[in-house]
Amino acid sequence: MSASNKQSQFAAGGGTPDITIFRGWKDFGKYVWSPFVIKLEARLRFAGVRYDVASGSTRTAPKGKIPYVDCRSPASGSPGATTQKVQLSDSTLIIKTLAEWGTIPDLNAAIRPEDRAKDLGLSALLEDKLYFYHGAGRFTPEEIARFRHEIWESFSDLLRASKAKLEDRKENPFWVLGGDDPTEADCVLFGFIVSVLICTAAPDSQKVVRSFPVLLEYADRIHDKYFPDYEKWPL
Ligand SMILES: N[C@@H](CCC(=O)N[C@@H](CS)C(=O)NCC(=O)O)C(=O)O
Repeated sequence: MSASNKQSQFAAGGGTPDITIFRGWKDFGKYVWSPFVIKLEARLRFAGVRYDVASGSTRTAPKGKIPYVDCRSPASGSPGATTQKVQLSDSTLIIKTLAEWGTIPDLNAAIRPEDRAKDLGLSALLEDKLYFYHGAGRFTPEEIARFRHEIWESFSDLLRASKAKLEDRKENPFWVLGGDDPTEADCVLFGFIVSVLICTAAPDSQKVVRSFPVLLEYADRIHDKYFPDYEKWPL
């Protein structure tokens, strides 16, 4: 990849980042439309891990989808072993692998099993249910609008409870499970909210999200703390 095709992001320290996220578009300093890309970027930023971004292409992506990453696997314990350049794909699998390597913390290890189950369910609600409605030919637009509204309303209810619990946090982010720290579902939720807010091709979804002030406030606080170098969505 040429130097002009990538640009350093989120400079939290010196040196060249070992992770490059291929996001489908160049658009440096901006969120891209893919909720899965925003999810992965949020996961790395929550952990303070630096990365580069590059455009890449779904044609050359290992699983035909954005995001995928170039990174270096850790050296095995054997003498003389060196790190290997590898390509990973699928936001969830990328996150799992980086957590196994210790590049990012294992957020699931820090929460109770029952919270892990909730976290997984909330992530699936967005990634496997809400996202599915993009191409769900067997439902009418009215039926899809109803399903979507129900999902966003549920997240709004959860976030209102979390925010009330953490009122003393002032302008700091609050998290979907109501804890002190983000979980995997926060990365997904932030990705999906921002994606809807910047995607001009989804005006109906945007209207629904904008009708729940706490969803906007949640994303706003995360943006201000973790993505201050990115252009914010139109207010
Ligand atoms: N499960 C994948 C989903 C990724 C995905 O669906 N990416 C979309 C963009 S939002 C994509 O690359 N679509 C291109 C295509 O399907 O050809 C992940 O978590 O990374």
